[in-house]
Amino acid sequence: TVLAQGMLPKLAVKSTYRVGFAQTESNNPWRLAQTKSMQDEAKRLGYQLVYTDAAGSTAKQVADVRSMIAQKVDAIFLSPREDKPLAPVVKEARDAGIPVILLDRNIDPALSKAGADYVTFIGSDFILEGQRVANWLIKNNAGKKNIIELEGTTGASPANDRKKGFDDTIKKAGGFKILASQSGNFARDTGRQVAETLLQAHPDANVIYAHNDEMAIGAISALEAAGKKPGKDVLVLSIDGEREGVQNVADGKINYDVECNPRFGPAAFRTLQGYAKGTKYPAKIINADRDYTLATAKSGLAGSY
Ligand code: GYE
Repeated sequence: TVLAQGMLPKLAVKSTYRVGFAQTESNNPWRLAQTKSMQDEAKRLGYQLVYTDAAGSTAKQVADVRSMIAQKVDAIFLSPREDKPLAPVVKEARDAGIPVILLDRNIDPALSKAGADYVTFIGSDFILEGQRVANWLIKNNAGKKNIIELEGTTGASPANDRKKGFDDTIKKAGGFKILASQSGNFARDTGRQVAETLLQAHPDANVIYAHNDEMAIGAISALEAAGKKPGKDVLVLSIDGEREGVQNVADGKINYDVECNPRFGPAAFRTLQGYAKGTKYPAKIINADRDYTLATAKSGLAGSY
């Protein structure tokens, strides 16, 4: 029997499940914390977790999801590396009768619909994260208004939205200049290299906005190598709240850091169980995120990851 379009596959109420988790990559503390949270919760519940790591390759992640479909897992948790190329496999899973829950990154809403192709998206409001960084800068810039932006992975929903939230708010405020905006792939070393090149091309830059802590930490190395004091000569603004990021806030090298909570396990599995029992979910379930400044970083360190 073929499932009618616009309808999600059902999930039986069972005492245990075999569930896929298709991770994007494992090269930073955020990813490791997310994976650990998923594994811990699966273990606590006595569920089997079929875990794959796309190692930063969108093509591998597509293949990973297809292999989960072939293994007939009960449900799939997917953190889509990019927001377009994963849309077809979300539909393939649905057509195979396997419900998909999107975790942490979204799929382009023009290509897949919550409640029809997948159950729901659980994660942060990335536009709001970008807006929060912009609003901090608008209040606390102390005359520093020449911005270099380090974007996340090209085509990833948090990169698109962190840019949009920040850029739109900064433009509306007036008086700021985004001198350059380039992808550092959410990675420390790429972030350092891109920051180095952009700082050479724009010696008048006095703000760096990085879409995650790994790139911010890379940018701090680039600034120090160029003889500039991060957090003083050049303001550094970031997102994630990983432990090393928060430590850099406490040290005065990152001025403002919005948390992006990676601990998805409890909410992910609660949603799976609720879905099996017939609970209706909204298109997005948004995590609450705190933020870190010099005043709060020290006390926040213990709760960071
Ligand atoms: O900010 C970054 C990670 O998708 C929200 O991906 C996530 C982002 C997170 O690699 O550090």
